[in-house]
Amino acid sequence: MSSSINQQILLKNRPKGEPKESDFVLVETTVPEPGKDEVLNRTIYLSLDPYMRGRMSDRESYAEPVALENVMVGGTVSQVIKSNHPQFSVGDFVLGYDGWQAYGVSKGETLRKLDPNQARISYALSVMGMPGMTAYCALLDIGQPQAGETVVVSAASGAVGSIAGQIAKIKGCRVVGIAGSDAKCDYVLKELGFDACINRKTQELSSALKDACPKGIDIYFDNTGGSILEAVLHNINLGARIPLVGMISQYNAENPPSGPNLMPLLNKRALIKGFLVGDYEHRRSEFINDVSQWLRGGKLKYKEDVIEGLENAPHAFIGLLEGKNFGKLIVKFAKDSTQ
Ligand code: NAP
Ligand code: FER
Repeated sequence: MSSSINQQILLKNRPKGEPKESDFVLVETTVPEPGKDEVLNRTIYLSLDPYMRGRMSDRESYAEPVALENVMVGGTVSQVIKSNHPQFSVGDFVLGYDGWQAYGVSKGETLRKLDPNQARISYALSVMGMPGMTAYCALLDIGQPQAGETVVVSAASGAVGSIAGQIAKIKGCRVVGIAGSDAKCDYVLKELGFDACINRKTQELSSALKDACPKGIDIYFDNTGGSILEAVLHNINLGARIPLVGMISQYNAENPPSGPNLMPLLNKRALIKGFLVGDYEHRRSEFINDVSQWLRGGKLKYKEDVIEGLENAPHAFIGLLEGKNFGKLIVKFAKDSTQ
């Protein structure tokens, strides 16, 4: 060990809007001793990820915020320098979650041993780690890409987007990236092999998407939400799939965006899917059977709001849009001899 001083970055304030350096503080403490079944690691690499903005805030999320004056959380690749755990030896490289600090003590069970001969150890935080797995699972499981389909990926040159787009290429799709500079777009096109890339800062998104996606968009891998999602929605195809992976455009927002805020969908892994009843003709007989039974058994109640006379239809219809109907609005033309 070269030093017995640990350096840590603590969360000092909950940032308002964009985080500032004064929201963090660097402190020096003594390097901790590992307890039973624990390991002392020296950090080699710390991953910095967009989700950390959420951990700095105490608004509702899928995860607890970092407490003020505590070490910021984060994925780390480290080397074991002391071990009280039978499965880890001094010198082992490990993937852990020691956060923003030079040394961390971890329970052995929370660590994964890395083989530097298998892959560059930093890859455990990137392409072979959380971002890579995000790209792989969200694209393949939710996006379900089919050869020939058009896939749009935002934050396309980044940790997740670069992999999502390349996997979509491997699956035979036309892949269009969206990125924030010409240099990033060049990289996305020339190095990553996407078919097109739109600079979100200099191009008008809606028309650029139309040009880049002449057959419409089948999958939108959404890393950003906000105005990019909105522009994409104007160009989606029948049966499109949208893995809602990140909403980085609103992570610094003090208030939710205008219009629907989709962040709860992401947090709650909720499913949102367009519906047209005409697609469900194959369910008709099951529907009739179930509903007639429930009606007969008193399990379903139903209210009809019956208006007499065709001449009253316009007035009743206008009232429907104002909430004046109470129950299913129906116009009665003639006596119903069955009642
Ligand atoms: P990244 O793409 O390497 O870096 C973030 C990128 O987001 C920036 O480089 C920038 O790219 C773009 N960006 C920043 N502010 C933006 C804004 N206001 N509007 C539009 N784009 C903006 O980060 P990453 O790790 O791959 O993460 C990408 C997204 O995936 C994030 O939203 C993250 O939260 C999400 N994610 C989700 C999960 C999950 O389990 N749901 C897991 C991992 C990551 P450009 O300037 O090039 O557009
Ligand atoms: C992110 C990274 C990770 C993110 C969410 C996660 C919404 C979720 C991780 C998990 O708890 O599974 O950038 O943004």
